[in-house]
Amino acid sequence: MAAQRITELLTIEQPIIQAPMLGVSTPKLAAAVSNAGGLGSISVAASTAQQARAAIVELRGLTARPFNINLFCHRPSPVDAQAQAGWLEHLRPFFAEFDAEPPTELRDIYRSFVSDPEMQAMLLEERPAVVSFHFGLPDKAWIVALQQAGIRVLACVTTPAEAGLAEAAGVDALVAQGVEAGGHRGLFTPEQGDLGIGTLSLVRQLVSRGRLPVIAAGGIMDGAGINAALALGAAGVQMGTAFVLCPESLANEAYRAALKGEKAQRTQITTAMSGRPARGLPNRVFSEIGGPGAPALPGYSYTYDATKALQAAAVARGCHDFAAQWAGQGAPLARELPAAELLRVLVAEQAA
Ligand code: FMN
Repeated sequence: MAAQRITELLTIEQPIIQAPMLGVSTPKLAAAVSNAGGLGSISVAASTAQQARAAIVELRGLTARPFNINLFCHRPSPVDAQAQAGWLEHLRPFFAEFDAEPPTELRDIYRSFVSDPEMQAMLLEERPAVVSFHFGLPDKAWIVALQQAGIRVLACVTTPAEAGLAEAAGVDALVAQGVEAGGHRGLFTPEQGDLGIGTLSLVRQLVSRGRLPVIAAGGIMDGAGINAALALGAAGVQMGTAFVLCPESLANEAYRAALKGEKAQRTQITTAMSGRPARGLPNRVFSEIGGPGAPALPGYSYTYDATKALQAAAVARGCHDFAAQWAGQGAPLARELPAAELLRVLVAEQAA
């Protein structure tokens, strides 16, 4: 019953959303999922409005079906020159391993949608079927305007309190992200801490509110996982890690090898990669850079700018020990299949 609501709401055949994954999902991946009856997604959080429009146009060339455009709604971090300087000094010896210097200053590399009226105007013109938000919400008036343009609006939440804010802002459905999930925790206010609620508990609590359809996200890797989420009352699922190994994803060889190896069994959450907590395959950013004694972080996304510079220096020397390889706790169950085939397998497993 509940599953029908999300397929009807989003006009898709299967209650399966391929998660937007910045740096991993592509128009090809999203289109393959949408064409197979699910909802494909891309994130345009690192794009200008013009680049995002080009991605939407590319997607439209690959599928006539609905797809989801994802945006980050973080409250911009204050510029903290002292923390930036301290962090760059902390990173200096790691850069030195590759005969490189840390950057002299850090940039806020991801513009928040909440202060990007050009992006909002572009969405109102292009009218993708679905828009989803991570890290919070834009103004209610912006949500209403998107809906009046015929766009369905989804918001990721990690607690019942965040669900209350999303309900009050009038979104169409909640993405309930459990602590098992790969990638960034969708926390609205990470400085207030992370309750770390699991998918099972969160979905059930949000379903019991009875207000909005709930899309379960975190640790769902196969048909049995989808059925379990639907049995809890979820109206659909959002799956990220399950799609990382698809040939249509941007994951490089090192990421794929790590995800297929023993690291998949011990994903961890770190704040040291970007300045916000995120779950991934552990490496030296988790254990050394973010380890005990690390200085104060310069905030999201300044921290990410620093790590990306270090990654670039390391990768230039063939070292992938500092790369962001996001993955959830279900990582050992990831399968390397073309996206359309993965969709077919998931649907068959659900029916079995
Ligand atoms: N969620 C977003 O809303 N936007 C993103 O750009 C984003 N990037 C992600 C990148 C990767 C590689 C992964 C694995 C997840 C990402 N997520 C992102 C989180 C997903 O939306 C979703 O919550 C998560 O994948 C669900 O857990 P699972 O990975 O266990 O399926």
